Amino acid sequence: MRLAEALLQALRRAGAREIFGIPGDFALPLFDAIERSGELPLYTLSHEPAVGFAADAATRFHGGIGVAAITYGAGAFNLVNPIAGAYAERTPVVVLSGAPSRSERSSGLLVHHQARSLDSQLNVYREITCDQAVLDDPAGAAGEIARVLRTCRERSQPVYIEIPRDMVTADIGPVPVLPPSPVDVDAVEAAAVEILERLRAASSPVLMVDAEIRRYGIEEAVAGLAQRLGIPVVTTFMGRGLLAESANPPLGTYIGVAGQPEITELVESSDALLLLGVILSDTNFSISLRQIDLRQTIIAAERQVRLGFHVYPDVPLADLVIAMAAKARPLGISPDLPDPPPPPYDLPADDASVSPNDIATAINDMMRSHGSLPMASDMGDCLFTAMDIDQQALAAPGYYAGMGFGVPAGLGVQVATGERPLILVGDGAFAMTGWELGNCRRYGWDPIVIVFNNASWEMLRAFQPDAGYNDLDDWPFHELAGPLGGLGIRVRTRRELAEALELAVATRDRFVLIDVVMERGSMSDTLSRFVQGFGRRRAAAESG
Ligand code: S1T
Ligand code: MG
Repeated sequence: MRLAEALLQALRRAGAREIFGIPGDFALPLFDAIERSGELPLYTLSHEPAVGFAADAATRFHGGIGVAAITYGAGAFNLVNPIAGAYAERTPVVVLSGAPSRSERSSGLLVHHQARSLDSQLNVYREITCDQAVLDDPAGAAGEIARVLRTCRERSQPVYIEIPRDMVTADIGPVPVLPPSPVDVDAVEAAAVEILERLRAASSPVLMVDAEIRRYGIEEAVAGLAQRLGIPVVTTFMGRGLLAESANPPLGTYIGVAGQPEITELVESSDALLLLGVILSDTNFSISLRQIDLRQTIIAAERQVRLGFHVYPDVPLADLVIAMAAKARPLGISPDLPDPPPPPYDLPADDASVSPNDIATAINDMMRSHGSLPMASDMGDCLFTAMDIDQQALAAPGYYAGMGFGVPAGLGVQVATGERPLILVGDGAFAMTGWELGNCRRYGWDPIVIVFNNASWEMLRAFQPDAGYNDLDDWPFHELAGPLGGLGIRVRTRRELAEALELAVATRDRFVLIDVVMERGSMSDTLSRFVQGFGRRRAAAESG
């Protein structure tokens, strides 16, 4: 079988549903094979960061693996940032890079798109992928593909496959389907028993769930475990929406001082905090005035379990959850907590200017009337605002926090779900990748895009109020939407916002961009709590 066809079939078998990409001369044979085979639909975008963000967001919604195909050098180095974000946030994206042929490598000439050496690109991708393969040997290519795709699934992180352009049509053997990597069942059992003992001995055990629960598709199994244990459940910032429909839904989201005080107290006073699939990041944990004593916690993530000072090194999360559920007995813990504050509804349709919280309220009203939409958010106050939106199916860079994610991710969400997405993005982030909306017409995509237009890098201003460099100009995004094939509406008041959303819902044949003019200094409640919390923490640290 030809290498490209074998690779594409193996990708589909491993869970790929589509390919996002931008070709180049080193990748033309590969793109020809992709288009000719029809094995996976190909969507080309305008700039490689968008290719990576779209592939990442698509996999967050369809639960398979994402595929980003690019040319060597100029294309692949453009793709580094979104793949770094996918690595950080545990999303399984396969990078397919074209590359110089074997004869070009030995020509003695510097090859166009080459940086320092012909392996510089591979070396860079070693840092942001969990496995790599260069398919330069027909005899070993099938095994390499099989190995790398298994790692991608098992680690739920990006992998890198480099395909010299003269190898695309090489005959290789069929790509085997490898059995799961061996697991030490005794170690899994021992870890499960020890965790359950720790939970049973504790007076206030708490379960916290996060991204890996979604990435490994074990939300139902975790909900079952939580129900058998009868343990209080909370989510992290990135884990929001997990277990929401379960019999034992989370009590709330833990975001330290920026969150609901009762949730913060419950988590930080727990004497057995079980972190399942949690990314131990500053955005999840640092904004707490009281540091959580990680020696008191049980961390099951990144395919290992850490309790106090000892580690079970190779314990897949799914295996652990199954082993625990088989042994779990009710702990009989039901903290008496007030219900979380309800999400905001019923925006006054008046002539007041629009705040971030008003946008959350208007979206809640719109979804109550017309049904929910899957969402993508960029980094900026739009992400903090999303915490007050009742609908929680959201793709957002909650930990890696890279701007530019929102619009391309929304396009990936529409491809993955077949549903119209709602995209939240600030003016600064829109200026980076918002132009990808120009690709909607040829693919029939019709996202609703809300631009938080404060003509400012407002989140930075929250930390650096006196800096002049956060002042941006007022770009008329609404005027730019039409030439790109969409409908642009500029709103300044809460009434205009509500009307624009109604018009957007009724406009199904193109994207609708709602350019919300906002005042500088207007911040969501969550971001202002976040900023105050950081301030208090910094003051506490400085006072020693
Ligand atoms: N560049 C990239 C690619 N990602 C980043 N996160 C940053 C720079 C730093 C940064 C933020 S928030 C922010 C920047 C520049 C401003 C965002 O401006 P805008 O999109 O208009 O949203 P808002 O006005 O709501 O802040 C984070 C702290 O790292
Ligand atoms: Mg802004």
